[in-house]
Amino acid sequence: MKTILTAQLLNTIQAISMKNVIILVAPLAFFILSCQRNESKDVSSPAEKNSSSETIPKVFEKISSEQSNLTFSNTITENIGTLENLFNFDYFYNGAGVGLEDINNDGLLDVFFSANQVENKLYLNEGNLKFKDISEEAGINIGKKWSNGITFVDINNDGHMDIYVSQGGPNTRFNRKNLLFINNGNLTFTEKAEEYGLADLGISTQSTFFDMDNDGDLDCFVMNENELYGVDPINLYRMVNQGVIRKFGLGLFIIFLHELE
Ligand SMILES: [Ca+2]
Ligand SMILES: [Ca+2]
Ligand SMILES: [Ca+2]
Ligand SMILES: [Ca+2]
Repeated sequence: MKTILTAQLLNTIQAISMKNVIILVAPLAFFILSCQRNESKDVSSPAEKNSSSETIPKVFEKISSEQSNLTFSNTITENIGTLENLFNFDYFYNGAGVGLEDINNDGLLDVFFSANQVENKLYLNEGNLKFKDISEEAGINIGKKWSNGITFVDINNDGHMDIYVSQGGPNTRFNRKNLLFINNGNLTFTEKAEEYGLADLGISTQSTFFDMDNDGDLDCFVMNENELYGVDPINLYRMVNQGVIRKFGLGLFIIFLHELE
């Protein structure tokens, strides 16, 4: 009897031992396999890969302004007295625009840079990535105030691309007129926004032209910023709820301020 019990006990111990071995071996095997996977996994950074691989040809090449003559800079200067600062004009650092189009139909893209405070620039492409500043003789700064976006469009369909400049800065409404420069076909332009009904007085950021009603004539969409910039949001909320604002406009804004007093 004692012998039988001992034999059974030994069998049980052996079984438990084998079970433990299996249980212990399984995690160990997983750990080893994991380590092997990690070792084989490529964890090098993109920079390391590039340095170790063959040299990849550059997609872009930087052309210096000395080489291209494109020296435009949208220089911003803060000024407390003229309201030209972020605290008086929310859109002070919105930036300006750039457009590329062939203004003289020679197959080379010319460049127009719009500027907030400094003058706009028009560069004629002379080939081989050389440009010539023709801003002054082209007359593209007549009526220039605070320019933002620039859009090329052949608005009179004469085969010469015209230029529409969206304007809107810390000025009175009449100093925010957008400008339309009609291409005279000889590298000069004539400003005709009023004549075309496009002298928008809002704080214009950018514009686009498309034929909205499919009548064959281009229509214009002007994107303007809110003229109530700087207004206390609580006052703005009251203005809307009191019905004082039916549309955002300077006149209604003045009426509301009067009512608050
Ligand atoms: Ca050209
Ligand atoms: Ca034209
Ligand atoms: Ca405007
Ligand atoms: Ca139309």
